[in-house]
Amino acid sequence: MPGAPHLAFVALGANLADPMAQVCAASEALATVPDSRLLHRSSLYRTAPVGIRGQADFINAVAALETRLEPQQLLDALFVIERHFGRRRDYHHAPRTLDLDLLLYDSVIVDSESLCLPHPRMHLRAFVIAPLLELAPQALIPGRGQAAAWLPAVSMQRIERLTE
Ligand code: PH2
Ligand code: MG
Ligand code: MG
Repeated sequence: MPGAPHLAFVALGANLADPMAQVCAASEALATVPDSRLLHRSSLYRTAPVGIRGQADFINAVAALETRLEPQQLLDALFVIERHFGRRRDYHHAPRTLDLDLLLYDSVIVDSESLCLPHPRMHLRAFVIAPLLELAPQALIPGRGQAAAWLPAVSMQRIERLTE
């Protein structure tokens, strides 16, 4: 494993087919990403759908990974896991068995066709900010400041931390 390790945060979400089991199994799958080590996974959260109407509640969590993959390689590894979990991309915001979003990769900023870092909407989502702060209370979102400073902006979104 050449090169220094990088710190990445990944959001996990599901609202189909036993979402709690999907998110738990997905965090085990994250532990198998090549050239990477799963450091932590947050608690699970039950969350109201954001920006979507008429769908079931989600189970969400955030994981921290140490990785020697480049951001695009890591994203590709996440897509492999999503496919393994039966994710189909029927339409934008279709209910999903598993969604894995790359949130942060060190303090890298990228805006390309295939990859945006930091995740462009993460600061507007309680289901990302709350579990991220559990793992990294001082987390910084490049270009947006402290993650914790965004809590008031998302305080209207329903989110419940589940005890394990
Ligand atoms: N994912 C979305 C859109 N809305 N809402 C919740 N509560 N949880 C999600 O994971 C989620 C969402 C797009 O991926
Ligand atoms: Mg998503
Ligand atoms: Mg996604």
